[in-house]
Amino acid sequence: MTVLRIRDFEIHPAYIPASEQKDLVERLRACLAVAPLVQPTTPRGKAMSVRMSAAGDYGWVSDAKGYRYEPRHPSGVDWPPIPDALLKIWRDLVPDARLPECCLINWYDGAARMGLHQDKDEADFSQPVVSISLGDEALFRVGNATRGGKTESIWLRSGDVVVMQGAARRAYHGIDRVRPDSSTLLPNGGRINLTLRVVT
Ligand code: MD3
Ligand code: FE
Repeated sequence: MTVLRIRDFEIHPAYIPASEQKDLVERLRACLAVAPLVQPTTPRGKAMSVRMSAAGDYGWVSDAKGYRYEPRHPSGVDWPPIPDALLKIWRDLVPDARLPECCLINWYDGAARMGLHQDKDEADFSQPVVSISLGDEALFRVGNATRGGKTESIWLRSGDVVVMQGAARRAYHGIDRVRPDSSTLLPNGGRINLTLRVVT
């Protein structure tokens, strides 16, 4: 299978076949029935445009108290287990890594975006992050380990999987925009991004 590299990012286009994408969406719906999507607010009180939930031992949350990983959904329920199909992707692509402790579920409507940021709430930066895109296409921007400097952009499509490790693990990154109606996977449109992470 093809692998594209942008800096230290490893991109596997169309890694997940269309039929498996459908199954995955069904599994995710079951997760979201237990741990519904929430619209997080930044510690400064601004609503984020991406809605979020999680599976696994920890979920990432943001509210007036700050950004952090929590062992339970804000409702108090345990996060559901990470679906096996996702654990298989992790084992196949990063066999030497520890097992993921969080699958963050990000949901984008046509207007949602995610500003350039670093993921730094995890304890062990030697561990990779694996990202899975489903539904509408999104323009992913990658920068450097510090703010500023040149950035590069690529469109992520449904079924694409990206592995971040090494220098990529510390790179600033974000989603500039979603292209509405670019996929028929989700009946009402939108985009789901899953990130598998080791937290502790
Ligand atoms: C590079 N999500 O959840 S996935 C995030 O499409 C996040 O929802 C975006 O950034 C999305 O934090 C981009 C690609 C990604 C995810 C995690 C990373 C790139 C990363 C962690 C470290 C470095
Ligand atoms: Fe991120």
